[in-house]
Parts: sequence; structure tokens; C-alpha cells
Amino acid sequence: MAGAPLYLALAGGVGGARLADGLAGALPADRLTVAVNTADDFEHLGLRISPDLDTVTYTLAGVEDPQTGWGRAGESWAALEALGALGGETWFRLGDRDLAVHLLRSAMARTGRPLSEIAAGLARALGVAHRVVPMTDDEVRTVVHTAEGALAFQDYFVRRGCAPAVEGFAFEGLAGAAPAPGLAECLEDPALAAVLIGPSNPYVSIAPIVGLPEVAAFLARRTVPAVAVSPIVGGAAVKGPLAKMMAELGAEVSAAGVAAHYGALIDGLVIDRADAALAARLRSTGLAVAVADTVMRDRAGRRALARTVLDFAAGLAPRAR
Ligand code: FO1
Repeated sequence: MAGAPLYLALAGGVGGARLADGLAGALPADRLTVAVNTADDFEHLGLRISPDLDTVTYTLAGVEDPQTGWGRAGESWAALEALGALGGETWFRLGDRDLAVHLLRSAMARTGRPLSEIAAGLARALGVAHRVVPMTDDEVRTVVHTAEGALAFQDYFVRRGCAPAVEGFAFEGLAGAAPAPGLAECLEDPALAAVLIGPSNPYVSIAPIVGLPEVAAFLARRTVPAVAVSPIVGGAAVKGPLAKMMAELGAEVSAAGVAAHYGALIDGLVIDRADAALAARLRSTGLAVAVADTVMRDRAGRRALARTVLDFAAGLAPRAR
């Protein structure tokens, strides 16, 4: 017997973190693994920064900044202000409480501990019961190819405010990267019931996770369904530069554009009520579609969407091998 169903959620930044929090409210701690993008990670001011891991961990711990969705609630900025006064770089805004996490992670990384072990320790210390794992312990770095040349991800995203027109993406180190232990175990677990892809950016948050060679091979031969939540609602991104990226890449800026991008990677897509008119067109391609409120305005909204996603995935037939 495989036991109670286990779910694997794939998450990037804020949208993925919010769905993961809803799922954590609906599932026991040992029945959910959240695998998080680490291709946005970078070294800054000598510190090891893992923005998406921290966003997911803070959100599950209930200590995230409710306005930005990243960083911590009730943050103070004394260190950043002092840094600026010294002429240091302040374009990447690190709050004091957040800084403590980067200091500790960097110190632990210098002792040779893998990111997955460090992330588990930080999550435990913040009171997170569910399993939050980096997609890999290996170094994978997103490079954004733009009309102004190749840019490291955070240079494009934060320093340049996503202004340069995107031409494509590369994930350095991805071909040789292995899933981190918690993710690898989840893929091999006979209780795995579904893969749930959060409303994260498909190009830069989800692509690195599903592009890990072992994850890609698993997804290609999976019998469990994979379901995504569209991060595009009413032709606009709920958060971040996704709509701009899609337009620059010549994709249709809609939930249908998201479905076309994912292709055979997903069996079902949850679209917002605002996009209900797209459902028939999407279903005609063989994709299962659920229509729901996908903009998670509060914790109740996260829980409700998580319930919809779980019920939707449970209603999909196993895939033939
Ligand atoms: N995003 C910003 O737009 N500006 C920032 O100054 C910024 C700082 C920051 C610090 C810690 C952290 O964990 C995340 C931070 N983010 C910031 C968000 C982050 O760069 C992106 O949301 C992700 O990399 C994309 O998912």
C-alpha cells in the first residue's frame, strides 16, 4: 500500500509561496513537499541569498511582508541604511531580520553543509512543519538574455527593474544538477499522488525545477497528474514581470498562453473566473480545466484555492504509461 497521498508542489516566489501555504493548511506535514526554485539565488555582499526559498519559508511561517510578499513583516532597515551611508550597494533591499537569515545561511554554507540541510534548519527554526526543499543542492543560475545583453537574474529583475526586453533564458549548471534529497525522495515515493505547479512564473521560476534532468525524466514517465494554476489572470500577471516577458517573447498573454507554454507537462490548468471564457478553447486541446478564484487575497483565499487544486487533481484519471 502506498499510504495516504503525498503531494509535490513546485514553487517560485510569491504566488507559489501563497499556494504552498494554502496546501500546508489542507495537508498534514508529512503529506506535502514544496520544491523551490533556486536559480534566482546569488551571492551579494559576500552573502548567500536564496530569495524564493526564503519567500516560501517566511510565507509558511506566517512572517512574510504582506505588502511585497518577499522579505519579512515588521522589518527594519538599519543595516541597509548604514550600508548606504558607507557607499555600499543598496539596490537589493535586505532588511535587518532578513539579513540574519542570510548571515546564518552563508556561515553554514562555508562549513560545507548543503543548501537542503541549511534550508531545513532555517524552516524548523521558524516553526515550519511542512517540508520545504531547494530544487537542488547544486549551483544553477538563471541568465536573462535581453536586447541589452545577458544579465544575471537579480541584475535583470531588481537592479534593472525588468526593463530590458527579454529574448530568452539560460540556466547555467542545470544540465549537471541533481534534485536535492527531499525532492528526489518525493519523486520515488509510491504515495505521490500529484504534482501541483503554483501560480509562479513559468519561464524563470518553474522552468529550472522541471528542467532538472531527473525531474524532467520523472515528469515524462509519470502516471500521476500534474496540475498548474495560471499566473496570468485577465491578460495580466497577478504579480511580477510575466505579462511583459510573454509579450516580448511573442507568446499570447493569457491563461491559454500559459497552457501552450506548459504543453504536455500538465494535465490540468486552474484558471481564474475572469478567464472562464477561455475554458472551452482550452478543453478542446485535451487539457482539463478548473475555474476558480485564483487571486489569493488572504489566508482563506489560499486555503480555498488549495482545496480546489487538490480536488481537481484527485478527479483526474491516472496517466497511461
Ligand atoms: N525584489 C525586489 O523587487 N527588490 C528587492 O530589493 C528585493 C530584495 C529581496 C531581498 C530578499 C529576498 O528574499 C527577496 C527580495 N526580492 C526583492 C524578491 C526577489 O528578488 C524576487 O521576488 C525573486 O527572486 C523572484 O521570484
